[in-house]
Amino acid sequence: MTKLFTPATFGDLHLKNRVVMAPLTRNRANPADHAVTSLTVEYYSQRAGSGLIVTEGSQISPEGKGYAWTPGIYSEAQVAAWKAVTDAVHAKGGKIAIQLWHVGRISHTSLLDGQAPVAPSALTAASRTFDGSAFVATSEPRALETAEIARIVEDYRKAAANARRAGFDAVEIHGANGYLIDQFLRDTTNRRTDAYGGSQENRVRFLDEVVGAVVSEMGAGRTGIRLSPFSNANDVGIDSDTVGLFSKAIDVLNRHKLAFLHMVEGQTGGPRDWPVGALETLRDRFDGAYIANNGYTRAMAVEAVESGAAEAVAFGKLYISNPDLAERLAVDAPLNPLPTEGLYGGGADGYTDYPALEPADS
Ligand code: 8OZ
Repeated sequence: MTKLFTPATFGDLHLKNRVVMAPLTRNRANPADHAVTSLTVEYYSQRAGSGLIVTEGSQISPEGKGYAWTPGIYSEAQVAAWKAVTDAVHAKGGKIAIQLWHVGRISHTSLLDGQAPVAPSALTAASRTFDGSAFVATSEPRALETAEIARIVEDYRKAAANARRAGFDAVEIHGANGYLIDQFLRDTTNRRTDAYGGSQENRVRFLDEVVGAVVSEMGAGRTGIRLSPFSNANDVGIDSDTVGLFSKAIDVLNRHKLAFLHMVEGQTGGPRDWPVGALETLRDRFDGAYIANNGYTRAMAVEAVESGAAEAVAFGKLYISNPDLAERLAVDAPLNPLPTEGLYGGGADGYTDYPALEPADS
C-alpha cells in the first residue's frame, strides 16, 4: 500500500491518511459577527476524507483581522458556529485543526474601525488586502508597545481555549506568509530594540510565548505550526540568516514538543526554490511530524512520504475543486480543473458545488 494513503500518528492526533487539506482563505464568514455559516459546515464536511483538514486562517481577535469576511475564533457565536463544522467533519470520520491567525501589519484601517494595524515595527508592507469592495494597499502600522505583547499572547491562549471548546482536534499556529509571527521573526520587519527584537534569540521570543500559550490550552500533542522561511509573501523580506533564524525557531518548537511542522516549501504559491540544502536542514532539525506543502503533484507526494522526506503532504488549490481529493488520489482518478473564480467571497458558487467522483453518501 502506498504510504501516503496509510494512517499516521502525529503527537496525540491519529490520522486515517497522510493527505492534508491546506488552509485556504475563502472569505465567506457572516459579515455581522465573523462566524462561519452553514455553507462552511457543508464545505468542510465534503472534504472530511482528508487525513487532517486545516481550516482557513481564523483571527484570534478583531485586531488580528486583515481581510473582509474572514472568520474569527474569539466570540461565543464564532465558537458555536465552528462547533457545527467540527461535528459535521467528525460525523464523517474526519479530523480538523483550526489555523490561528493574527495578520499584524497586513491589514487596513477600514477593517479595524479606523485603527492602524499593529506590527513589531512601524514599517508599511508593499502588499494589498481586500476590504470588501476592492484590493487596497495595506495601511501604515504602529509599533506595538512592549507592554501590549502579553495581551496578544493572551489572545492566542483564549483562541486556543475556544478552539478546544469548539471541538477541534488540533490547532495550527499561522507562523507563515508575512503575518504577525513572521513579522516578529525576521530582521527585515522587526527593528525593535526591546526584548522582542535584535538578536535571533529575542526575535523568536514572541513565537515562544505564543506557542507556550496555545500548548497550555490544547496540549503539545494537538498543536502544530505553519512556517514559510524562504517565502517573501506579503513583502516580509528574506531574513539575513534564514537558516540560523529558523533553526532557533525550530528549537523553540522542539522544546515545546509540537506535534507537527507544516512547511511552505519555497515561495508561497510560487516556485519551489531555496538555497541548496537549507530546507532539508530545517526539516531534519524538527523532532515532530513534517507536513510538506507547495505545488505537490500526486507523484511528488507519493515519493515524499515513501522516502521519509515528509510524514504527510498538504494540498491547497487542488482541494478547492476536488472535495474528495484524498479519495481521488488514492485511486489515481482524474482531478477537476483548478478553479479560476469564486475563490474569495460569495456563496455556494465555486465553494460547495464541485462534484465528488461519486455521491459522497453512496
Ligand atoms: C490568500 C488570501 C488571503 C490570505 C495566507 C491567509 O497567505 C493567507 C491568505 C491567502 O496565509
